[in-house]
Amino acid sequence: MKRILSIQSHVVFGCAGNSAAVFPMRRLGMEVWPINTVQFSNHTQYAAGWQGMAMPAGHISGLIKGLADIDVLAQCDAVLSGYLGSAEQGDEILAVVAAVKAANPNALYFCDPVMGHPEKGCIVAPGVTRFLTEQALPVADIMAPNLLELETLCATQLPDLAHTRAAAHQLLAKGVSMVLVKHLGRAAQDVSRFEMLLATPQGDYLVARPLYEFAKQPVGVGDLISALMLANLQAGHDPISAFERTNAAVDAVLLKTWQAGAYELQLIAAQQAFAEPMIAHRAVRLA
Ligand code: PXL
Repeated sequence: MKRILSIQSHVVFGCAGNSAAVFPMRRLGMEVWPINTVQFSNHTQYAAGWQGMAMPAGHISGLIKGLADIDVLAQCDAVLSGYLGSAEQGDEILAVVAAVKAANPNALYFCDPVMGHPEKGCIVAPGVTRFLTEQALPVADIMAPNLLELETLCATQLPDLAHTRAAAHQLLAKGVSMVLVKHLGRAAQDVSRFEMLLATPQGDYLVARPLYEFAKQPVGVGDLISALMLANLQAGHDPISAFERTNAAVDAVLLKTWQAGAYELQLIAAQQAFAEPMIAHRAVRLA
């Protein structure tokens, strides 16, 4: 049994942050310990806005003190971080990572560098981007940026796949052991597909799935991808197989969501694919 401490947003309605990540990881057999950075009524991309609040400073540290007091930190196999409610929470998360690694030196830190997305309306507190670039990047074992986040992490524009691969290798050179580019977007080999890149010191892999035409693109897909990748790795799948299984499961969720005409991800309807994904698309090793 693997145990994952997952530090992300919570939404009451719908799927984003922990509300997109916890159920799929549990369905894959993980024991998940969720810590919520915010509690919002819904994700930030509804035109009507949202209600709720970020957890106050000290909240995350307090919870970790509680876990240390009951002596369970050494059981934690991985820390996953995503949407933050404030830049100060970033410092608390790095202290969590340090405490978990001190208790269990084999534990991994998987960082999904969720940044604001002005065109999409994903709203993130000020200072979070700087925290991710300057503090989280140097200590992350696995990073899962989308194309825009990778551009910000590397402070460069990524017009195509070659530049994107080079940027991912810049992160590897800084000590990250694996980079998953969750959405290649305009840097895809074929922009009529949804493509992801896995960059490792041993080689780069590309995997694709169909693009569905949504009236409004669902939110939380990136959170789902990171959760599935980490859970598949923790379940013992090698990185390429974990990458393919993640792609297949995300495709199943998006297909169900599209068929239902829904805006929120249909995680329950697609749950079988978390545990038993049908691999229709193989990862291709890039030359
Ligand atoms: O998927 C990223 C995300 C996570 N959490 C919350 C969000 C978003 C994107 O909009 O609003 C609360």
